[in-house]
Amino acid sequence: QCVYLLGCPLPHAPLHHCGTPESLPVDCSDLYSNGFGNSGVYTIFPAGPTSPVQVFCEMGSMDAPDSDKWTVIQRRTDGTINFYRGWEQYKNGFGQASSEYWLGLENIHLLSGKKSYKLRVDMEDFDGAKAFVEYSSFNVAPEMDGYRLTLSGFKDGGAGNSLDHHNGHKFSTFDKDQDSDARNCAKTYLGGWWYDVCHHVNPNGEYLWGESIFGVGINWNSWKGWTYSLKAIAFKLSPQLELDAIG
Ligand SMILES: [Ca+2]
Repeated sequence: QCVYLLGCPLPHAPLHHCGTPESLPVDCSDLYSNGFGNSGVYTIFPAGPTSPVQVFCEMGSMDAPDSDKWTVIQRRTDGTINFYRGWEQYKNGFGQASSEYWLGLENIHLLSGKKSYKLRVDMEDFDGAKAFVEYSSFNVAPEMDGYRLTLSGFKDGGAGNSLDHHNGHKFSTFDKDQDSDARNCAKTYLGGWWYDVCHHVNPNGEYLWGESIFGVGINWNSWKGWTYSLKAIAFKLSPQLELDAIG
């Protein structure tokens, strides 16, 4: 029995790609190492062999084999998926890996503990402008610590460091208020996030097509402000290179 190929988009993959549970891929980098070179939807096992989960993998281009292999953990592209959801949904994940989705806090936590990861966030506005940020280190704590976010090593690709405002905070949804505000930030700003008092970025807010009312859209304050909802945004993880870890 080949657990490895469960949900795999390459049914013709040779048998040696079928691994034992110990060698199941935990991320897209593992899949690339096992011969899967194309970007697309794959199955990974961050929580072990009985918990397959589908993700979108960005494998980069064939002429840059050493480029980062990104495991997408959150993606908004067109507003087809509702992101105003409760704790159990944010814990377990929702959406479609082929379009918009949230990988789930438990999976993100487990994944971030498997290797040392860096985070990249790519975003785009409705005029076609693009920006990104990177953090050389990314970690999400276990549920008993509120899936607390830890980031470091900011590198600016034009979007600015608004995400740092959320560093060190617990995750909140409308039915689980773990923010630092007297209000319920998830209810006020219509998302689920590592809210503080309340946000400088709101990637899981409402899909609102550009100019919109304060704070409820897909905002990245240091790029487009609190009254612009982005066209697209994606959070993705890649294992740190040894040089990254040393630096
Ligand atoms: Ca509160």
